[in-house]
Amino acid sequence: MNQGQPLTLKLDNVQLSQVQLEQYRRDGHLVVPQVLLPTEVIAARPALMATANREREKLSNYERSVGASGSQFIYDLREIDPVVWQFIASPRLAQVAAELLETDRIRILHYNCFFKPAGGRGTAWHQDYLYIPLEAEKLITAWVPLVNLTAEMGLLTLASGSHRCKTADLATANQYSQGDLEQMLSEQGLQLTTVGNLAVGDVSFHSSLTLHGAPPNRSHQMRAVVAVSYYADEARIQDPEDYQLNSPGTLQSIAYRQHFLREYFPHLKPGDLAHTSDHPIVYQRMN
Ligand SMILES: O=C(O)CCC(=O)C(=O)O
Repeated sequence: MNQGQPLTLKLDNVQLSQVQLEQYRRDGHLVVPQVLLPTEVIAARPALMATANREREKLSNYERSVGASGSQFIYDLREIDPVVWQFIASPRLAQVAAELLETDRIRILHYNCFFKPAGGRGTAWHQDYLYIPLEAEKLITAWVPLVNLTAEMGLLTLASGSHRCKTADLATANQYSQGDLEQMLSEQGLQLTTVGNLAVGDVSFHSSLTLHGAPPNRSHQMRAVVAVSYYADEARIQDPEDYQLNSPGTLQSIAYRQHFLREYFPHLKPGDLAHTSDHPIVYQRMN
């Protein structure tokens, strides 16, 4: 692996307020303005664009229209461009992720380019934990725009508070029409929130338990976003079959989690700490 050593951190700390921490605990997601300097995003953008454009070739037409794959692992951390690695292993991103997860050390799980082309389809409603065999509450994603985003580009939309309800209704949310989804959520005391227009440097964080999706890209511009997922160092591997929701997607979820375990943690088994040099620590608290 050619990522280099990001562990010695001289942090220019991002200070999250109590209000922000409480908002994340309450909603299961949070936009943090200007986590990254616009100049550092712009500097890394050509390498990220080149990677996304190359890897997108592996997607089906449908997946390319959505901007990402729900089932293929195409962004390999072991063969990553050094500039892309520097970007996704940014201590500032990882520090915010660690603070929101309330942990001292954080590992990188993976990254995905969600490049939704002009006219591209919406992203189906889902909760990330249904596909990842790790302790769900110890898993978080940073959704990082590479361009300024406006409403018509298909902004990330999240069901606030849904991280507190593991229900079959949420697990099958992609089968609901928009109106039925909103009604089902409101019956559970939840509502949809969009991240709003985001500027380069702003980042939206969400828990792996939070239901989310995105509408189509109705603009004439590529909606270029990189999503970086992290897990707390103390997170353990979960049995892919230990999946209690009796929903129509259960078997598919189990198969996906088994595949994930084989691809990401081939030497580990359920109950083990998810410690492997393929998923290194990218932030640790100094004091
Ligand atoms: O960008 C999108 O459309 C979806 C992003 C997503 O599902 C994620 O970051 O987990």
